[in-house]
Amino acid sequence: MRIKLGGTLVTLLLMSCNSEKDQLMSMKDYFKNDFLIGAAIPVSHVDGLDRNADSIVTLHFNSIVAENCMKSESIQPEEGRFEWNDADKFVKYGEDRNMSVIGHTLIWHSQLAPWFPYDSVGNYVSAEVLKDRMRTHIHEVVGRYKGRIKGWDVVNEAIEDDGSYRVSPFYEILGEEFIPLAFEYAHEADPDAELYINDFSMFKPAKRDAYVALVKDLKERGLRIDGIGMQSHIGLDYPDLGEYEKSIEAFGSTGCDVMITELDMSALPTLYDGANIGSGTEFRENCNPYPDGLPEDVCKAWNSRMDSVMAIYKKHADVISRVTWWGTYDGMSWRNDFPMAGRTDYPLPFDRNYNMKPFMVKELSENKN
Ligand code: 9MR
Repeated sequence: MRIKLGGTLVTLLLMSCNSEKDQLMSMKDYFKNDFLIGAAIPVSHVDGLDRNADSIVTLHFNSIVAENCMKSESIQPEEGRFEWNDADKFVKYGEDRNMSVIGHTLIWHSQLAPWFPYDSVGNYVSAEVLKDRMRTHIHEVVGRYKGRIKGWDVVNEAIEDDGSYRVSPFYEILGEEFIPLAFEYAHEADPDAELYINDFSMFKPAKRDAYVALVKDLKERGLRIDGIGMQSHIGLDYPDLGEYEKSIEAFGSTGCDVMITELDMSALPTLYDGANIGSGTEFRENCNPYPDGLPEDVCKAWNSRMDSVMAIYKKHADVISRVTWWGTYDGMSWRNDFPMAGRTDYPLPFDRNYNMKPFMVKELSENKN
């Protein structure tokens, strides 16, 4: 509902009025000419243990990504032993709802199956053995879901914020070549699947430049790469939105799709502006200021910044093909536990009671054309 107040058009957000909310368009319909709307899904959700989240996802989202169940430590916990159960259910969940299903992630230093880069006495394996293990892992996983997964995060978090290569086991054993090899193997396993590279803090200039150079190199080698994933674990005071937008433009100029792959925005004081899992700190009460709900001014600031972020996505809808939230509602977000476990955060588009947040209600209430 809109009313004129003091000459200004004001959108009234009637969060408590169910009938109004019920008349809203779904997120996926509203953005259907712009980009896919995705959500990361935990196994508990696919298992039917969270009916409210299930309703939200079914109604509002047209893409899902596996939050954890396709990572190597889950899907191949021991060499040659594949655990397909959760990933099978996840893929079927998306198919049953006609969604674009995204695979996450094939080659990543974190949540890496502990056996992957080591021999039986704990030394790194040779380059040839690691290549073999990468090829087998990628062929098995991508091959199993051939034709059913729209695209894969092939390599995750390979570059540091300063633009240098992350010193992971893959890098230490194979050098920079582990990235083109991973893309080659993924394309062999499913020639029709889209292939993406993905990282956090993509707004940082040195990281941006390194990814643009890397993607150009992959393309020059004739390898398939369809998308650059900007995770977008952001906060109230980072990133600088100008820098963020520059990255969208730079990535778009490579000819790849730009994907916002893991969007969430913390409402809490910033302790760390990245998503490097090793960078957590111990709980301190004074870093958890809103355990019982967000004060009105912080809530307003969060929603207003999210308006600005959505405006950037819409402005660049020509290059952005998907906006995926890293979850659905605040209660299930990893950010409650990162970078400090036990905080109460408010990063997602639905609150702890599964209500849509004001920025999105406002968005959906406005007439598009
Ligand atoms: O949301 C995921 C959380 O449940 C896991 O404990 C965590 C462990 O690494 O991974 C989270 O997802 C990460 C994603 O796979 C890659 N980018 C950063 C995400 C947040 O850590």
